[in-house]
Amino acid sequence: AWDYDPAPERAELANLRAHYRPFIDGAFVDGTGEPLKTSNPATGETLAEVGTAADADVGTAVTAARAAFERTWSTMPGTERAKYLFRIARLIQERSRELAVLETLDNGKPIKESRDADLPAVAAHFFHHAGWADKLDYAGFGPLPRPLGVAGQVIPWNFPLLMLAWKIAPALATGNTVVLKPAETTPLTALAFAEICQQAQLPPGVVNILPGGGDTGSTLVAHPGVDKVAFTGSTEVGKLIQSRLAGTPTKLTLELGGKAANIVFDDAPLDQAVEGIVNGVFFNQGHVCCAGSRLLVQESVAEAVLERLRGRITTLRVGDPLDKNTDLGAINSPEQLAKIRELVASGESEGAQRWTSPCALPDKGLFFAPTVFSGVHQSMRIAREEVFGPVLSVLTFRTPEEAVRKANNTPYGLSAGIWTEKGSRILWAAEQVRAGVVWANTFNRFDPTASFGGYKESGFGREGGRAGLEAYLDV
Ligand code: TXE
Repeated sequence: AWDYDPAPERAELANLRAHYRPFIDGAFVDGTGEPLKTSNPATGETLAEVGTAADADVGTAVTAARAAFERTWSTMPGTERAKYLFRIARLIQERSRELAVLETLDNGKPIKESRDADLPAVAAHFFHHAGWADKLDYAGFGPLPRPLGVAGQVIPWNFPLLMLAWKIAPALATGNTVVLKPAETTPLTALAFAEICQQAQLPPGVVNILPGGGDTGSTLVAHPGVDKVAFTGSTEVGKLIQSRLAGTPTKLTLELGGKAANIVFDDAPLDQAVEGIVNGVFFNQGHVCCAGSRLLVQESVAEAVLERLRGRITTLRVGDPLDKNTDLGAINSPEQLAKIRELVASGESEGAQRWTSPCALPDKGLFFAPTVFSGVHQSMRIAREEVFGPVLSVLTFRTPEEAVRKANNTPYGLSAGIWTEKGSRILWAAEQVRAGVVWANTFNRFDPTASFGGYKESGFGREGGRAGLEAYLDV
């Protein structure tokens, strides 16, 4: 039964305490970095003090990963690697309630989402990749597909365990070993995952988890023992990493920010479109790189859509993330809340019309009410910059050509949505819009079989599907 009394998980949290430190070569060890506190953004309470990895620990972890790569993991038959991955996938399912609660406590996202979206996707990702591990030799990747070596992976705080799965599952399936650094505000589920690696009796050194901040990440990606870097995070840090790696043989994939257009044509089923707009921008408080943060709506239906949209948003509940009726939880950090407030203030001062949901907000914790700006012009900051919060900018268009032109008027190119009854228009627009993922009459749908990744400043490389495996293979 799901009653969301977090008491058992709190007890579990206490049990896990010995594990709130770096996981290197199969054991939890004392890192030499400064400990960091991670807190529950919905209440402000400190959840744990986590030991972090400094430069020396990064070196130890990379050496352990290299030894595990050479000794066991890269030479082990794919059928054996598959067994470990299936075991990890099943353990994630068995412990999914605990992991969902832990994710919600540390990140602030509603339990409804961590339970029904994040955790099932995490398990699915491991199951999917387990199935690939013994088929690589004859799946048409080219002659003798071979792993790259040690993967250095850095992930953000918005989907802590899911981003870990996107990074670790394909790396392990293809025979690489991993050193992964979770984000500083959300290290807990990555450490619970380390415990799962122990439970699955994964050979020591195959997966290493290093809690820490930007310095730890920066040391990891530049370490000469790392053969491949996979990064998800801000465009700014992605560019830094790219320039750090210039002139080195290290392979790199980057999954960065976005400013997706959700394009609604006048023939779209409007109620369905409104659901897609709401899901597109308010899922996970808008802390989503592919969030549909720009609504492009055809002028003839703009008023009707806005009216239905406001009505629907008014029904969204913002509050306690552990309440299973909550639709929007807490903003992950004070820094992120400040950034959202600053961009919203810019929208007001640049002359857009602000509408805020009249919802009640808890009096403590980090919360932000769903917000819609209409009358937005392409030059405004709220139309150009990633807010990464529950804020929608509404622009209008008259012709399909204008819609596509506006959708592409961004330095990003991660995702887009198209809402229309016309199949031919879907195919036309999907080709015209420069984005790695285009959804038609839906939004924020993910599947391990579908490659995800960006154009332009949203990065390069794909995760998931066949292309996701290629990023970890040489032929
Ligand atoms: O990201 P950072 P932040 C966007 C979003 C958000 C903004 C800032 O707009 O408001 O970025 O978020 C590690 N070398 N996205 O500051 O700093 C860091 O420790 C190596 C979009 O949280 O990029 C963390 O583990 N690593 C995005 C990870 O990088 C470094 C998701 C991401 O943190 C590093 C997150 C360095 N020099 C934010 N500096 C998306 N694409 O979904 C930091 N890190």
